[in-house]
Amino acid sequence: MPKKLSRNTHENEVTDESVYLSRRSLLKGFGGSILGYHSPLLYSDKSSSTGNEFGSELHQMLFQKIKSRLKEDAIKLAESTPFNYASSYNNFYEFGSGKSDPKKNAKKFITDPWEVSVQGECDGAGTYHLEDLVRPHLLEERIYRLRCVEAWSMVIPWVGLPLLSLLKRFKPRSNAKYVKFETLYDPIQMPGQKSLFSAIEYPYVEALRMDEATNELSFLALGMYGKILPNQNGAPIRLVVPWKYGFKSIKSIVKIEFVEERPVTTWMKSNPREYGFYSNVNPSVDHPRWSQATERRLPSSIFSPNIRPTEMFNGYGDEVAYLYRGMDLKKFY
Ligand SMILES: Nc1nc2c(c(=O)[nH]1)N[C@H]1C(S)=C(S)[C@@H](COP(=O)(O)O)O[C@H]1N2
Ligand SMILES: [Mo]
Repeated sequence: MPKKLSRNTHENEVTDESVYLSRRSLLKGFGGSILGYHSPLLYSDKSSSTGNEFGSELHQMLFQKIKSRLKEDAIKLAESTPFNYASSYNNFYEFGSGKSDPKKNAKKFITDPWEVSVQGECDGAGTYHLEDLVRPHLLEERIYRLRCVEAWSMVIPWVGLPLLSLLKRFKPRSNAKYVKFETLYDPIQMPGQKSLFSAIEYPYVEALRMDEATNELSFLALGMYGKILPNQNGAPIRLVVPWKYGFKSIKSIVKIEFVEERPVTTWMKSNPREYGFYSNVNPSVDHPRWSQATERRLPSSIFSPNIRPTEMFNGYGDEVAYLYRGMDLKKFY
């Protein structure tokens, strides 16, 4: 039996009771179909879920939380890359290295039930059901630019919670200097993990310095465009670190570990000259094989390439530049 967080807060303790009750009745008003496959917030591929017509506890909770969030913040779709691009042009090597592979190969990926193991230098280590981790939090929407190291970019409206608000519940100790994340390792479900030609090793590992992880921009996404995350975008929970190249934003997280020493992350291990630990978006530090001065904002085509200059820290310098004061960012790339 997985251990649960001792802090058993419910949403009605953190929300005004009347708001909570009206959300409840709103949801009831929709009848059974709101929790089933007709719901616009759930992906309609029947094979991709648990086989229970009404979904399990996790999907129901995510549905409810995302729905109630959107009543308050309308999604600003005008600023965003169309959903269709963001959910069909993906990097998720576990499901193949082509941009269209993840959508195709992750259709049956099982993301409910989902457990996250928390380990290392903290007082709250244990294995948790994802719904127990999410339950006490009110979700929020964050519209962030996503800049891939391959020089394309998108703008995505995520739904989720600040990384800090989850991490602090595990009571990290003062010797926790970094936080390390791992993606699921399951070669039966993830054909890319069986490939003999993969550019990277599995499980996929990423990490942040503790002060980066606790910066207000660091975010855990459970949804995007007002819906539960599509499998190809890292369901059911993924990191979003908008001032760093996209590969830091690790998908489908099953492990969070507080550590003293700087972890070796997946892309550093694969090619340390090309991919550093920090990987902050930086137009003046080129990739050894291409320039990082500009980016192709999707959607883009040969007729309308939509090239724009890349901004330092992907435009989030006001929020994050203090983290790197005094560091030579050509050396610490
Ligand atoms: N586990 C895992 N996480 C991953 C990747 C991956 O291959 N495996 N690709 C990364 C890269 S290179 C990018 S650009 C983003 C893409 O996220 P998106 O498909 O949601 O746009 O996910 C990142 N997270
Ligand atoms: Mo990327």
